[in-house]
Amino acid sequence: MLEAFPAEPYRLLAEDGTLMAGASVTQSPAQLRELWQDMTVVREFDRKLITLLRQGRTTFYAQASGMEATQIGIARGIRAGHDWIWGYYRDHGIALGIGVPIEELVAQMLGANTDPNRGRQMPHHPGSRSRRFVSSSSSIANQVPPAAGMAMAQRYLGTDEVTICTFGDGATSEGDWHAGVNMAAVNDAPCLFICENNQWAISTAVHHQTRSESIHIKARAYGIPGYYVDGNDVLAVQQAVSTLTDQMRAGGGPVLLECLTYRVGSHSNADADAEKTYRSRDEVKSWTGRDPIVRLERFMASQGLEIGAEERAAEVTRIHSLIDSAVQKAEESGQPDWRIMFEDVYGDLPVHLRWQYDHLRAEQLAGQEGTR
Ligand SMILES: Cc1ncc(C[n+]2csc(CCOP(=O)(O)OP(=O)(O)O)c2C)c(N)n1
Ligand SMILES: [Mg+2]
Repeated sequence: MLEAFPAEPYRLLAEDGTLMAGASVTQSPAQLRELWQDMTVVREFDRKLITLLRQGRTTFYAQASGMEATQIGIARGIRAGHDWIWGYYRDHGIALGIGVPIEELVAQMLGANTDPNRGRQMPHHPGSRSRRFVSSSSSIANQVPPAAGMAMAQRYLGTDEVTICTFGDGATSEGDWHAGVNMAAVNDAPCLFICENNQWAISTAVHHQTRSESIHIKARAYGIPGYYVDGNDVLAVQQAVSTLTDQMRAGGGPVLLECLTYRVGSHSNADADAEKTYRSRDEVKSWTGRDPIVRLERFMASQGLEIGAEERAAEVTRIHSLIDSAVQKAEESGQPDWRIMFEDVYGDLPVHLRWQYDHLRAEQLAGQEGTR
């Protein structure tokens, strides 16, 4: 049973994929297969986008490899498209899991004309109004105070929506994090704060990040419950998120949930992981051996739902071709031109922006003359 402030992370599946003593699984065979498929999409999305990055077709990417169970468990534990998500830059797995179309995500990452944000955001910082996935910010913990504010509004308006606010272990050292959690706590706002504890903040290990014995224990300081789940067990994450959001929907206040996982890939394309300077290869190898997708596959096999090599290969091919066609569509749509800087904010352009527009236009025209 899910209990606040446990010594050990809550899990339904042991690391070898066997069911924990006394645990029961409520997902149907079809639902288990969907979870497997969703996690595979996230894993393959990483592979394809890293290739595009190396080819110079996008400029920034932050992998979620190793963290698929946490992100898909969250996506499948909430009411997708109904509850609001304030995520962070590594949460493309949540976006995929709640149904943000691959084409939309790829267009954002390539800064293409078909990107709903029209290339204005940094690559790999998507948002989706229809799926209620708020555009991510690169600034750590920035999303925490506005998420608390949204949850306060939900309480005030008496809706049955709840807010999910995710962040990394490093984010819990930021002032914004403490201000936001405190604000939600004193207002009983239905916000589920989820720490995707992947044990590193670029090159800072979690034991250098905080003197607290864990992340979820920090909830005590704010007078709210703290839960702790094995973030590589998709069934446990899904169950915890669904239980906690149901509690909040029934009138409960905010909760902090820590999902213990590991980032097996690099932080982004801008860290020193490849140079092996801040963490040992043995550490990475030991977590690669605790692969969340393999754990679910093993459990499924024990239930007579084995994923064969052929089926796996066919699924990977299907995902790759979906991504390939999304890339082709995005690239064919071209990139937005400079005029979009002046659009979508003011109905009538203020005079200083009018002046800047004219100035840029003159420069563009002069540039075109010069190349003739
Ligand atoms: C306010 C702020 N300070 C510093 C940075 C630089 N920075 C980018 S990512 C990062 C680490 C964040 O680690 P964590 O919160 O654990 O998330 P993870 O990347 O591990 O998923 C830092 C320090 C930033 N983006 N914003
Ligand atoms: Mg981290």
